[in-house]
Amino acid sequence: QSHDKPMILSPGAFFLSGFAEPYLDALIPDLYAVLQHAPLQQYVTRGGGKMSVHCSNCGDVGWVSDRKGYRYQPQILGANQPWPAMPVSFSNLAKAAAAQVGYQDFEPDAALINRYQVGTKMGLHQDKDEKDFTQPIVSLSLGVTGVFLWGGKKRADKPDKYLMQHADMIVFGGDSRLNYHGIQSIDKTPHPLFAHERINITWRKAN
Ligand code: MD6
Ligand code: FE
Repeated sequence: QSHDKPMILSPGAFFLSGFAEPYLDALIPDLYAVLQHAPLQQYVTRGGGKMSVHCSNCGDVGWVSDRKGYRYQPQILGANQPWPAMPVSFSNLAKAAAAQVGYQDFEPDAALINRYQVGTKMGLHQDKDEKDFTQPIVSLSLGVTGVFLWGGKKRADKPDKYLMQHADMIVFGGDSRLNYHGIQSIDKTPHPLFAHERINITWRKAN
């Protein structure tokens, strides 16, 4: 829960320890309201396998996956309804974190919400379904601590490991925008507010 200077992971990528702390009293109730309107779902991939994370979104578009593949779309997956609007508490935090490390004009139009439970992992991947790679991605971790893997431009590059704790944020863009990254595991130790869950929110400019 320190509020140190941003730590540089690689050029354009920053770890902001505890940055979200002052924003969470506003953000957490809004998060639960979003999830009530757009419940978490377990997506399948093009290959038919179930992803282990549970996902939802808010904003103009949301990231989805099904047998047709990955994409952003304006409707909740499997429903004829738009995603909940992005709460002001969400965009305030995402813009503040981006501005803190030099991305002054970040205007997120999507926030992907991922929920991890014990045993959930996220394999090394790139975030490359967005249209404009000059815009960063901003990430917030809540609840149980996770082991974040920060790799390089190739999948085979050996990743560094960082513990992502409640209220920690990562902003990545610039030269690191397409670096591989993932979540190796989450802790067994429960969190006072989130019990055995880890929630990660990533803000993007998809369109
Ligand atoms: C996670 N995060 O922390 C997974 N993607 O649960 C991501 O996949 C991620 O943290 C893009 C930018 C930041 C991230
Ligand atoms: Fe990602």
